[in-house]
Amino acid sequence: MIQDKESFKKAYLDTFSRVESNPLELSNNWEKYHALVSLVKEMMNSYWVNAVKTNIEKDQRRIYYLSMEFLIGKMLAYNLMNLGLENIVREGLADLNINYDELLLQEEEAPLGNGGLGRLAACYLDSMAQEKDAGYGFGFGIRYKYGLFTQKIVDGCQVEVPDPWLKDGYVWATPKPDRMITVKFKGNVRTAMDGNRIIFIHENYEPVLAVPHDILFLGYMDTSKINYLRLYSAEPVMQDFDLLSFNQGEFAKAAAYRAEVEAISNILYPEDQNQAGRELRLKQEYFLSAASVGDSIAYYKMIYGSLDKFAKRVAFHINDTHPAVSIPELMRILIDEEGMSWEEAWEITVNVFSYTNHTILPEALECWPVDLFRALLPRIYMIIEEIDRRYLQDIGSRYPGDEELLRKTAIIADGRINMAHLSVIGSRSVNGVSRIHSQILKENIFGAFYKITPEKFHNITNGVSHRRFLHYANQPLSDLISQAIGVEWINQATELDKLLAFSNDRGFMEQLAKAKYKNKERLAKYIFERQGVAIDPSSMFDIHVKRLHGYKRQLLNALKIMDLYNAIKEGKTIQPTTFIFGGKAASSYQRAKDVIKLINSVAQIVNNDKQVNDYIRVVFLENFNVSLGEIVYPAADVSEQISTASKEASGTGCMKFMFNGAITLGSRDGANLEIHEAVGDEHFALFGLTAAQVMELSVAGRYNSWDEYSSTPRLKRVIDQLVDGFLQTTYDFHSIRNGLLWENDCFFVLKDFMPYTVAWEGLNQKYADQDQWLQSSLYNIAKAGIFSSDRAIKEYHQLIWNRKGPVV
Ligand code: GL9
Repeated sequence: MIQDKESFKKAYLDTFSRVESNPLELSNNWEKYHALVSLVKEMMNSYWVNAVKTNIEKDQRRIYYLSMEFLIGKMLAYNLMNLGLENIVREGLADLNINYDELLLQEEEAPLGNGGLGRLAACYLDSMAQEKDAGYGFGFGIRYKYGLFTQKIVDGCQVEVPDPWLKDGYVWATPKPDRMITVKFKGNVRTAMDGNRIIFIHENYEPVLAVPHDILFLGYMDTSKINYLRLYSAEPVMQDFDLLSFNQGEFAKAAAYRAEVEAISNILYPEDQNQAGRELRLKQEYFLSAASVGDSIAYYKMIYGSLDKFAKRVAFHINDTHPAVSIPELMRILIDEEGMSWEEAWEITVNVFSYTNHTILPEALECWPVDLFRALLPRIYMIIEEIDRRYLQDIGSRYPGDEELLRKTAIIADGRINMAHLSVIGSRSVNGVSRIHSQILKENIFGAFYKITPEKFHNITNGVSHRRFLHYANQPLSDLISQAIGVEWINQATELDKLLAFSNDRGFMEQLAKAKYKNKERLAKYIFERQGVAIDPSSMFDIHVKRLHGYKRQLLNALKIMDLYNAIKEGKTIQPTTFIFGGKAASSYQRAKDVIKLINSVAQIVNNDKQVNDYIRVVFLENFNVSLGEIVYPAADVSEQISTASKEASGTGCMKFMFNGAITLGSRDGANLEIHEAVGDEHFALFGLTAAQVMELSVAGRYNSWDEYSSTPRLKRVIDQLVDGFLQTTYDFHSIRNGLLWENDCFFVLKDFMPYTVAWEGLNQKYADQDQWLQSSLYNIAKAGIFSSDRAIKEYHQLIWNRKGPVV
């Protein structure tokens, strides 16, 4: 085992000679990287083998976290940090004339998610490893050959480029072909009698192999804290289909089958909060579901010999409705393959499933047309119909005459299958991701369900991995914190509270300022090297990074900057500020792409105008992703969290900024409200409409954006500047302007414009008083502990996964 530099060097050279085909002197950085990963992986594997044993001995519960997205970020340096080996490795490699930092650059980031939902799943994997004593948690997902696109900015516009992240092989994942599962699509279902029991036979189906690739995850400095993410790739079944047609000379047919199968794990849908609504997406959802459920059953039977107590030992958690077909899939296996009665199967199913809702945006709520669904998944459709029939019968008898209730909660209606309703009915628990969001679920979209089964509903506010986004991403600050309060905060984030004792310690506060400055320099250097824009690390870094979306209101920020520009031209002075944006727009979301072009056009004007340059600069960061986030969050002074109230279910970027000492400029939405509550008015800039006001104003006729426009000259001016030549481009921004004026500004940009601008100015003035600013910054770090994903996972264990009650 590796304890020091010498034992590391020996192990590394050993591994190198086993896995590489060139001598070290002749090998390139990729080979050196590959050998290092191989070594770390091998170590982790031995930890895993031990953990499996303890796992079974202790009869640990297994939690399957099913998610279509896992945005895991880079692994090498993070794993070494969790093993406490980073320095040993760095120094050992240096002895061998190898530059560790250069090896880190060889790693590809797995782009298997769009945004918050996917990154949340990755933070939860991290914390499930950490909190393993409460139960073992695993991630199940899809190994998309092409994940989220790489974003290029060309002439101010987003261009999407495929990201071939698997081109050199992804070393962290180990294929496990012995654990593959056959998934069946299409065909028809025939009934037959088996004694006096009706059985269902699925025939003429198209088989697809789900082949697992496992990636191990570590908790902090304890090798028994380990779990894995299992990612499935879709492969054709040679014998059944392919070979047959080959023998008969039907090459084209065989090739078509292969292509159709491989398409399943080819691409991640880049839509953020918008249902894809295509057959391939449904195929992906069932592919993941059937593989995960099938694997869990096979494993359970292998370990325990039967399915006895399955519901006691296993939990499935569905990350939004995307894997909701795993509910009828478990029913199918229990009934058709295990010979259980409907009642037995249902009792198990509703006890093992739990569901998190991540959005109330109607366009993101999945509904599948019955025809499409039935043709692709005939047996699963039958089961959903039966679940729905029995549900309606039960509710009908418990609430006689309440047609409204049935209408509001049915799974199948108007030729469509409502996946959220299936998820609620088939789960023992439903939760939202922030207090206000969970409240809205109970009062609004799931109001009728709440009336029937109030005990199902919970809130678990999201959390982020403070080990990745503070300890790992922000070394200057992490070191300072550990010097001040010891290292226990890395395991227990609420320890950060102890930092408050240092608020009057001049030396400490100076170090805090220095750490921030260092991080700002690092980001400034990155921006200069990549994008050629020079920014000043002593200016206020005001950062807005997240997916581009109407409700996230990057447009509101852009209009504010235009307004500031106008004011500075007329003599206003402010604390110098650098506005930094980053984020991707879905390839089909034109309005969001228009906003990217707008921000870049504003940047052109601002950055090239000497008259304002001492005060403001604007940068749009290309290709925002996890790795870039790790540079961005630590460098922020101001965290822009300005979604339309009620629309951002939680938000998680807000928490990453908070851990790094940024002060939030936030609307009354999602987790902003809980951050505000934790730090108080003095250390948070809160503004704008409440969720209740937004819902009230959304009723037709109650809001008229034109009134805002015509009564606020500053606002009118910037809106006119969108189209009057001010932006010095031929790009047409009429669509943005029309959205604000003729489509009645559905995200209330105009309504919130003045409160937002005023709140920003307050923060900007506060920045002039660095002592006061640093106090707020410290306060935010100290109070961030509750937003660690460790806390969230503990709550999931206690409230949801740790089932009491009868052994089923
Ligand atoms: C989201 C919400 O919009 C966020 O507010 C929330 O923080 C995350 C995680 O709970 O979930 N819901 C959702 O569909 N996305 C979210 O980010 N979108 C994607 O990432 C695809």
